Amino acid sequence: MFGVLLALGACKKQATLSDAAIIPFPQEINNGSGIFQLTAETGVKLVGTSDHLTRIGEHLAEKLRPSTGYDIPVSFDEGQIVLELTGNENSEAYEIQISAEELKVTAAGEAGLFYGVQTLLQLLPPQIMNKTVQSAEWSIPGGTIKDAPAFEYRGSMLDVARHFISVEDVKYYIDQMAVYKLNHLHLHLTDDQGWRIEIKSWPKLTEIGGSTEVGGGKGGFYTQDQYKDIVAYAADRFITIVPEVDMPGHTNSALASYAELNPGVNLPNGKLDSVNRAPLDYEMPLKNPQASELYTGIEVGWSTFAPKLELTYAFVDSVVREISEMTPGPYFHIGGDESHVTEKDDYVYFIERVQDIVSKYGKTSIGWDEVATAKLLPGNVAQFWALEANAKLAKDQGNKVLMSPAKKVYLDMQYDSLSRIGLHWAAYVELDSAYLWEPSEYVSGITAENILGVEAPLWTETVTNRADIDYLVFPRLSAIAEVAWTKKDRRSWEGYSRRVPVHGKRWDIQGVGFYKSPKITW
Ligand code: TNX
Repeated sequence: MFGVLLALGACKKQATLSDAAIIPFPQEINNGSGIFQLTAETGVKLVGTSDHLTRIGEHLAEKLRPSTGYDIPVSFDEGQIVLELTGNENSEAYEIQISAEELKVTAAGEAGLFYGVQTLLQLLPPQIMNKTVQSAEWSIPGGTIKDAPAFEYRGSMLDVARHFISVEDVKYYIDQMAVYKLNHLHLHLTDDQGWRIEIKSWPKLTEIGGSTEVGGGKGGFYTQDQYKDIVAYAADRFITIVPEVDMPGHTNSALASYAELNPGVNLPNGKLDSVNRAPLDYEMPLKNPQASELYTGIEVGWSTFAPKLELTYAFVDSVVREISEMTPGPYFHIGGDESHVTEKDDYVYFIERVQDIVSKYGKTSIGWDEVATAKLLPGNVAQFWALEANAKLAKDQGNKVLMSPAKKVYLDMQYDSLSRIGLHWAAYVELDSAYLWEPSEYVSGITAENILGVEAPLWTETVTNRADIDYLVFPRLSAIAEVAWTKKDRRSWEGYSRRVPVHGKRWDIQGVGFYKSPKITW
């Protein structure tokens, strides 16, 4: 009986390192000899000096302990898993060497070491994701991996304005992003339907502007302490928060909070009726400005700040200052999209003044691609989502483009006509479509040197809870992460579609309700 089982086992193709279901796929994998075995005696040994080395080691140990039931001590003394930091560079590259005796992750930067740990975790069977002790073969075939990202900015965006997303769910999202080596989380903090970040000098923004959301729910907002908590939680996972205050359009929640910011008309609830548009020749300040009404619909492009009103800039200054003070990352996103009721000249004037305010507080502006119709400050970034002409305007000014083509990476797009939530104004985006594109070839004339990276936004008009997030984001986020991390010659749909079912198992174990795309044999 045992002999038969052994014989069957022997017939099974020996797993090799290069068969591992790693997403994003590494730049280089070489098979070696021996098998590394995780046992009750395994520990994590740290080598090097850095403030965060222990944290990275603990991060690994915390992921290994529940399902193996092993102690996995972390120390600078001994251990068969070695995490070695060889420098203190700002580098995301790492190497892994695996033999029967030792599994060693080496990196010249903390982020690289963290990403090596993410890869290591993916080398173990999916049961490693369990929260209770499992009986599994905790073994990893010998060999080496060398890896580094194609693009420096790999991000996702949560629209916490259309529907508020709790701190807990944002942290859950950050955890998932880290697995796929994404390093920027853009928070779309304000829009017509809600203002989601406490601004101490303008308290009504959250009191009034934060009090509802699409569909009329109760909305919500982050206190400054909660925002700082999110920033720190993300930083622990090598993720930079990019705060966005969308302006001059998409500003109804602010205009509903403060009458004095209004250009003098009550802006309509979603109507693009020219009668209701801000008059172009209005005088500022207005005698009797009125606050607009809170808005819970999903029309876009009908609200605007008053670019001729000096108070607008005092307001923006306070908002940018308070948020920048809490944001260690280099970027401040100023929105700038769909300002359909802002006079063109006013728009350009507004964007240029806001860029100056952002730069005064030491941040680099990112804006949706329309901002490239203004004169961009050096280093500022245009986020391409719709208009290729705008991406080219940015490039011609010597500025970089962040690639978010709606037809490929908008996570709120439905997969097909049967998707239970989502929009489809840009396209239906099945998993293969989200995977099959190359950032440096997508817009003609915009090549790798013009591109900062890739970001996948989740707009939340139709997203109300964790299950909705899971359904739209997974598996597509893993596909887009691979597009952003893995160089084109290492990517193939065939390879990805063989690897992603293993991630499906991991998501199942974690309770992530991902979309079981019919393009994949799960
Ligand atoms: C366009 S993309 C928008 C958002 C919407 C989204 C819905 C962009 C810069 N603006 O306001 O939420 O479409 O897909």
